[in-house]
Amino acid sequence: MLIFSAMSRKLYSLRMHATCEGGHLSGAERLAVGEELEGLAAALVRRALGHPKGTADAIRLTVEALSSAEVRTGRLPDLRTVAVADWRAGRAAALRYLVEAGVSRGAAREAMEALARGAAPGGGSMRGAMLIDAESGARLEPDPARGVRVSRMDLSPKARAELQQKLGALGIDNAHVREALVLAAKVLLVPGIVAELCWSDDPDYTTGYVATPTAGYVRFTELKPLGEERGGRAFFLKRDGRDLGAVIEFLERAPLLIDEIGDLGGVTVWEG
Ligand code: WAQ
Ligand code: MG
Repeated sequence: MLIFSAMSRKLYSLRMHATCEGGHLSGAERLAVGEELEGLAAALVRRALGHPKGTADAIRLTVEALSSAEVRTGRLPDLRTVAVADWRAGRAAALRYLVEAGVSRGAAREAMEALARGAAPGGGSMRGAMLIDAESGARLEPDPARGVRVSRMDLSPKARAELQQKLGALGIDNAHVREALVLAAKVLLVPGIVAELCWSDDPDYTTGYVATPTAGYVRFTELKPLGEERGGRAFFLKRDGRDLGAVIEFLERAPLLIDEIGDLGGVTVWEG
């Protein structure tokens, strides 16, 4: 395995975006040193071609060098799992966590309804996330078909190895969990973001989560029915006069290398 320090080696952002019949199919974002790029690029092409929702008809890879001065480091949120009987119970539980974090009940409900019907205007999946006013529920992202795509973040090799080992011990070491943890870590760094809600658009992946600055990354074993292709993400922002452009700029462009993992907790059963 390659060992690098973000401070001493040139770090690149590698992004993949695949479309199928004009719609979003698959995306991924990694940070890597030069020697890793070829292997990672091949793995991302393979991933785009093997997606459960279809076969890519366009795959775009973007590689950009980052200036080491701009790369900040960070820690993953703590993780725990709430076991729910079915997706309805899961959404009720997730709603409770969102409200607890400061999202209005109306905004939380509307976000769930949008994810359930396909948050892009035609009812499809968005490439990125909805950005939602935590009080009014208004959609704030400039392009509601694309959404806000969080990018330029990854785990350091050491943090990745530690995370895989610890998630493995819990029986949940898969790319969905690892990537969602890294994404949530970046989202929770944004001043004013009080919560994130997510469930996958992959038909065979029904677990989703709510992440908040105080509760951390809370997984709900079911947030959608098996076979459902609609999914996505919502970031809830307390606006308080904040500059929307700066929020989006940070999410899309500020490089973040996670070098510390959080606590990994066990499973609790939701009693409703
Ligand atoms: N930035 C913003 N939105 C994104 C990004 C990103 N980098 N990546 C994905 N999304 C949005 C987009 O609308 C996708 O359609 C949607 O999220 C779902 O993405 O703990 O696998 O990669 O067991 O399908 C969460 C639970 C899994 C993991 C989430 O999402 C666990 C998942 P997917
Ligand atoms: Mg997906």
